[in-house]
Amino acid sequence: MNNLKRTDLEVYNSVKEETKRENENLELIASENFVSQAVLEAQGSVMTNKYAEGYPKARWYNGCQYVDVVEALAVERCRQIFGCEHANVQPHSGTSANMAVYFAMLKPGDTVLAMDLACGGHLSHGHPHNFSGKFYKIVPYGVNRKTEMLDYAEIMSLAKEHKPKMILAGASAYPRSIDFEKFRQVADAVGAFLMADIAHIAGLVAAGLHQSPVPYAEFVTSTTHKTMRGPRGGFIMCRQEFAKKIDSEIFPGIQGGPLMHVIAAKAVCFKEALQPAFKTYQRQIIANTKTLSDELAKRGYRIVAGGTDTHLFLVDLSSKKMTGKDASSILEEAGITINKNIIPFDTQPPAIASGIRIGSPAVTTRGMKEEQMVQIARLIDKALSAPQKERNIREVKREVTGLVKRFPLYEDLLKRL
Ligand code: DSN
Repeated sequence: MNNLKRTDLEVYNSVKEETKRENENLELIASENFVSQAVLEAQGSVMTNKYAEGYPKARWYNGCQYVDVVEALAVERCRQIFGCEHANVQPHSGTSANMAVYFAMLKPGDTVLAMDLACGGHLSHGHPHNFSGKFYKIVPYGVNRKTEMLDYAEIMSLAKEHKPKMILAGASAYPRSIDFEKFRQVADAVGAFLMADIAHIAGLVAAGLHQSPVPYAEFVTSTTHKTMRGPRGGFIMCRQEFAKKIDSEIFPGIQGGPLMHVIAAKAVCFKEALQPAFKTYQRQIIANTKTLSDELAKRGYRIVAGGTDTHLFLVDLSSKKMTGKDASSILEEAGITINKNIIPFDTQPPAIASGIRIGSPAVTTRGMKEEQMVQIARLIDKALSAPQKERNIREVKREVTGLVKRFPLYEDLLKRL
């Protein structure tokens, strides 16, 4: 990065410090991951220079022969992984992917049945301050108060009462598996479209470790940067009959020139996801998450919904007399990065929250296994048990430093900084 260093020392220093931060801390934010050097190289390539409005072989500008290759590869690999009829890899983000599906299929004021953010949904699934909540009539469904899991009978009854045009399945903080077949039954009962947002679980779906929504939903949206371990971005899968509508909603509907360097990196991410090692990786994510959640439960932490089937879980800290906000700050001091998160039926506001969300995709990428999850649970407990004692936090931080050193990350990059 000598050029960057010479041109802009402030940005260079921030990139350098961020590389060190990622390397030196335990990253347990469920939606984050570490991309491969190959993904970084594709994303940092000259493809950022090219305007390519349109789609492969049908672009508005000339000189698109090479960017056409990478977009066609990304689309084909995505179709191969998920078995979908059509894929659009141009959405800049998961929210753009969702926006394109709504705009293509709904009119302002139409009713959408979607998971409540307060129970694990996502901003773009109808939060009143998000465009989705402003443009559409959102009927939220939550989780069962006792099980803290999706209640399909309740979802069916809400659908029958409100007759939504679209039903949205998917979450950003739901630890249990989602039954897309049951969602299809609900959609069929009221003649609604089914849209599945698999931004969080896409890697598990790609590896066949979570039921795929592709056979059940007309539209499936996702991001590439969470369990998929690719560049920051989104994509949409749909049935062939909706392909034209979706494509023209992305461009010219809501986006202009696609980010071709990011699409090149998405192609690389999809190639990596087609390798047998990706399945092994996803299996290890599930095993690690379960171990970490079980170990914290053994130490007296209440795990929301009684555990996890996925890459994440939620911890209710109310019995520990601690808020999510406090816990996330204490853990950050100790070198463990997680996020505060409201839990179902939380009595605290989102900025305080009664819980934390923990996920293992990033530490699993570093090569950590069950043994390290046992250690991490002990470290989290130690940090949260005596947060007021500086020595205690220092000891946890020291152990975190020792642990991450055994699982190096971006070694080559660090050497070149
Ligand atoms: N911010 C993402 C997450 O952490 O789940 C969702 O967009």
